[in-house]
Amino acid sequence: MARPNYKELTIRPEVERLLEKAHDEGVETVWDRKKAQEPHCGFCELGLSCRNCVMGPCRIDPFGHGPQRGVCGADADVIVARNFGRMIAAGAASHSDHGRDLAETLLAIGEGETADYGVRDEAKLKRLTEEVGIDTTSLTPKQMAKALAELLLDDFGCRKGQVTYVARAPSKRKELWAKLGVTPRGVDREVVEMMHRTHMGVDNEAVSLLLHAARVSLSDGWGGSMIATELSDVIFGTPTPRTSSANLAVLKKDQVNILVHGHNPIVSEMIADAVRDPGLIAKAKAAGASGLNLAGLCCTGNEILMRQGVPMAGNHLMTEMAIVTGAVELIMVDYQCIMPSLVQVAACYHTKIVSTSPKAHFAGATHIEFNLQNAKAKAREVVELAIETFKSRNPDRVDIPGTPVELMTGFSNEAVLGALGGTLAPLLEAIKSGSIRGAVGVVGCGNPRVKHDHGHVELTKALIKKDILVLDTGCAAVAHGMSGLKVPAAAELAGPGLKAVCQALGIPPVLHVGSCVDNSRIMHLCALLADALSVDISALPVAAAAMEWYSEKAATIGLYAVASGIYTVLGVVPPILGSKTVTNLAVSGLEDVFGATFAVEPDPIKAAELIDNRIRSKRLALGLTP
Ligand code: CUV
Ligand code: SF4
Repeated sequence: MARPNYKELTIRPEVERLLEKAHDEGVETVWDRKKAQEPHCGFCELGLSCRNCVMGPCRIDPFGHGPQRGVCGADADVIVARNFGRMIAAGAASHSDHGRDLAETLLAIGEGETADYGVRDEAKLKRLTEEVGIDTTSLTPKQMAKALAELLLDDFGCRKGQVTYVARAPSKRKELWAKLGVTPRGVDREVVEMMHRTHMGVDNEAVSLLLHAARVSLSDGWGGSMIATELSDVIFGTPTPRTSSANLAVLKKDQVNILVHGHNPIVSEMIADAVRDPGLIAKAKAAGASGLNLAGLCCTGNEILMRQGVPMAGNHLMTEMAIVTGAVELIMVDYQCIMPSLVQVAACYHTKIVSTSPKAHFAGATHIEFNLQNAKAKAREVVELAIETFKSRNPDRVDIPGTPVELMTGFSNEAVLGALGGTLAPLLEAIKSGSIRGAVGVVGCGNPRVKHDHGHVELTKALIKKDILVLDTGCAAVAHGMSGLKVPAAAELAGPGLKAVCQALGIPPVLHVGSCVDNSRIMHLCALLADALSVDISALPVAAAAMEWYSEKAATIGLYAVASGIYTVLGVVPPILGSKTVTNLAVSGLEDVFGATFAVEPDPIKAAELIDNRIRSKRLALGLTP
């Protein structure tokens, strides 16, 4: 069979080469399966199909020739809004449930129920404990851990009326949320309420459903996700700037290669410890390898990249490609964004897939379940399995294309403030003078509907050229890293103002702030900037973009950004076009509600123009040069 034209699928020559290898070796990839699914269902793409009960399933004819109401009488607006609401609920549930795992870990630390985890950043633990109003003078770190964990675990339910970190939002934003009735209570409550509202015959009005969707998203952005970030810093250390590398070429031909994929540092940090163990390294050598090599994929990769400098092998669409190199002994996964296909791809090579979470089993994978008491021992077991697997590697099938690309990571808000001398003043000055005209969070996934990494990289290049600072997370951050945008030398690609700032501080124009849950760092930073200027977040010259998003979590992030006052550009259309009401609200009506909207623009250059216009108008409104 003739090879497809891989150049259209990805900007990366290494991925092209591995797609050819996969093709030659008869391995099916995400791009093959996407093709096999085409044409995608038009009703579903527009959000016009409903499976919420078994009087249906129902669908609305978008051209007006067929049925305009489901069996229950729901019209296009209701069906689209309900579907969107459930999408947001699933996204919020995922990131916040990850946050809950961190809170439970901190509680176990506080109660002395785990020997495997501890507190690496006591100063941050103390700061966070004091921030929530607990007197720490007579508390030991363990007591602080217990008190803070208990208070934040209460955030997931509903009893307090609002989640703790709403207190971090600027007062104007809090007043707006209160007025709209969207101040987030716990994520558990908001998600349950969304499932309730979207049952047949409950909330049958698009605007009301969308407002609740916003509330759900806020309970994640200022609740579960923010807790995930803050407590990960407490337990595993707050990231500080450091250098590492990215690309599939971080895999090593002569070493036992272990990849971690998924989301939560609770698992990946344990492996990061285990691979440094001299005894295990000796075992690897005895098996004929020159050592143990650990690298990350996707968000848990971002977690250990930010904190430990562990190299990054690639992003979402490259997870199968990593296996196709033939050089990966083992991929350890926890949860989220792990394509079930990895098991099938691994079966074509010697690679083992190891699942670790009681919440995420994969048919055909090896399950080695981690908990707070056995994590260190299980991590060793996983490394030993990888070493054993190395013996069955077929060197003739190994092909690791490309070279590792250097990057800088570790830009937590604490690190940014530290680099600025402990205050936001220099950043504010740079924004006021126009040397930094604004800041944009370029975030989110990869999606085979978009040319791999094209959206992220082209948008970011265009933004920095316009003196707009980029903060990135998730798979977008990996894309920028692999494209060489995350080294100080990339300042050469920036406009004169941003370039000068980067050169003075020795930082890249594209700052890595972490994994997807770490978008909460961006929210927090925006709140601090808004407070410093005595304005609402919606008045800031900032924006967000998810050019290649695919996941429900990304939709939730986009919505909490908008509900927090941040203009957000999506490169992939969400399934809402079947309803004029919902679409109009998303791309214009929300401006009057939240002071920000979504825009949909697949072309990164045009997206940069939209963002530039937005930043221009926000600067002018603040009395600054455009
Ligand atoms: Ni949570 S959500 S593909 S791992 S950024 Fe990567 Fe990031 Fe999207 Fe998933
Ligand atoms: Fe059809 Fe209404 Fe049931 Fe949805 S809830 S499947 S529109 S009858």
